[in-house]
Amino acid sequence: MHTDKHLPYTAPAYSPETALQRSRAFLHDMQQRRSLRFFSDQPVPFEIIQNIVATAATAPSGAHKQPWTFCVVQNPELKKAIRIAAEKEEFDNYHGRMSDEWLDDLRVFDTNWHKPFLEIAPYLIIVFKQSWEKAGTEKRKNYYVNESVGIAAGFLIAAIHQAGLVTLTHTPSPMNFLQQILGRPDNEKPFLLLPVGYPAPDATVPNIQRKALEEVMVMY
Ligand code: IYR
Repeated sequence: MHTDKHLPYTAPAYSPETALQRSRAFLHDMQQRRSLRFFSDQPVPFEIIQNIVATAATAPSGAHKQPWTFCVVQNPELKKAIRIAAEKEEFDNYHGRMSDEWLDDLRVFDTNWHKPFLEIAPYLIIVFKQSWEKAGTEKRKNYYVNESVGIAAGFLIAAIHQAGLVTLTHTPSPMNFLQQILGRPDNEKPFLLLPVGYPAPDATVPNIQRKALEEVMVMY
């Protein structure tokens, strides 16, 4: 039974065995995802970038407003401008703006204000959130913007990994400079910056573990 406003939907149907096997395979694949800080400058086929952004844009959103823009930066001058601006903010973060507790929590990652990956990675994807949209002369508000864009970013990260690429969820803070450098309209605010590429041959990752299922899942 459906009204004019609704259309029938059929989910892909799997046998119980196939469903179990697919869920295991996806878990196994996602368990291998790591945030990377060391990138290769090896080019990435542009169609992969188009596909991962299109995958991100399949995310659910408040009132289906799709309140996101994915800015894909390949231009070396723009990447350099972004690196310079991000490093300026990060220098201040590491030299007084972050608390001792915060710096202590970051010790295992061995990070600092230098962000060479912003120039080395072949692409930067900057996710912008739209808190409102223009409908003619009117401003129409969007709903659950952080949740919607956060889910889309999750889809994007999964798609990046699925394509054999790596990324880092990078949030230089504050990151208003991205709005200026990329000339975004005033209804858009930067949400997340993701360098995308292949890992450097000598890339390393922090020696950290994920919580066990028993620690994150509670059954009622
Ligand atoms: N934005 C800084 C600091 C930083 C903060 C968190 I929370 C991290 O998980 C990692 C780093 C930086 O990018 O170095």
